[in-house]
Amino acid sequence: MKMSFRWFGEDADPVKLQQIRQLPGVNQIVGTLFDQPAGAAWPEAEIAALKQQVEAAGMKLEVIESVNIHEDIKLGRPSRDQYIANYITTIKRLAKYGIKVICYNFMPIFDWTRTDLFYRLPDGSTDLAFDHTQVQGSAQAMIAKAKAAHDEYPMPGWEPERLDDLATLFTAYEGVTEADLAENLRYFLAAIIPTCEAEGIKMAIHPDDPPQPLFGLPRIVKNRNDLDRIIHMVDSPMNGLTLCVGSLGEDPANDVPAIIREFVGLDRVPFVHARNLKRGANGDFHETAHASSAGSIDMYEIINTLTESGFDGYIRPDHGRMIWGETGRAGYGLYDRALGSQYLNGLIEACAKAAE
Ligand SMILES: [Mn+2]
Repeated sequence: MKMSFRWFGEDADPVKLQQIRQLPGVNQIVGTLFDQPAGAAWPEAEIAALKQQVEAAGMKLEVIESVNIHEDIKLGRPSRDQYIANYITTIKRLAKYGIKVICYNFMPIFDWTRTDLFYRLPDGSTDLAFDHTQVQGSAQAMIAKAKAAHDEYPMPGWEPERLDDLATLFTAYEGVTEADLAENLRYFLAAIIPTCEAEGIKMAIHPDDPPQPLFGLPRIVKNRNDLDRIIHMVDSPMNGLTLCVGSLGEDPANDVPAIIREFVGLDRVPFVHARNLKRGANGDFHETAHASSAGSIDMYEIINTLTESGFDGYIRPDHGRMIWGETGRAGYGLYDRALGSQYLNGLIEACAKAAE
């Protein structure tokens, strides 16, 4: 397993590459061009600059998270073909600079959603939380809340400049069913996977987070059956999954170790996100430190199952708490993710040696 660390880039991330470099056994940066809008063909010069920056700091850049999908692709509009052509251009340019895996998601309008970015845990740290009672009905209340919040680092999809367009987007999704969205994903994959095969890049779709429909929008990456449907839409080793332990684990009905065994066994998991959370009733949860003792997920069982299944891809600590007075991008501070990387590395070494 290759331990990695997500980094949003020099201008968008208060965490420094030099800090990540000092984490033992963390050699890979999961990078992005944060300023590129969904649908753009990524400029080659900026890809080259990012690669150079990461390598100059003594690390590798082989995973990109995310190359976002334009809403017209998810909606199946005629204009999707131009955005898909741009996506193919981005894939080719990333391959030229040694990228092996692209993480993406196919969630309508929003990326991951929480109702509290600073939920206070008993030890005084804060973490992300989700309370279903706050997202019932329309998204208007959430939009109003986001407008009032003026967060320096808002949730993806909730950027201030985007809030005014949300009503239009919601109208566009009226009548779009899960079957429609799945067909639009299949169309996208059928168009790009041949390029991925030629270029040696694995696509890795991220599960919906939380794994349930929100605001009446369709969701198609929630559970084992959804994942099974997706990998068969285009039967290629390049059509893979980001196995996000936290996102899938938010639904107690998801047997995450069984999902790992099945899809790693099929060689369809190039990338793993590891994090813990404590489940409440009705799909509610709050995130926690990575340790098994902190939440509802047995992280030893997760790493041991990955080891037994022969997983040799990329893994990263997922969201962390805010601890020790750190401020910054919610879920993506330095300290708790650093602790998580070391806890996970310890489990990985122990499981690997026990398996020898
Ligand atoms: Mn994740």
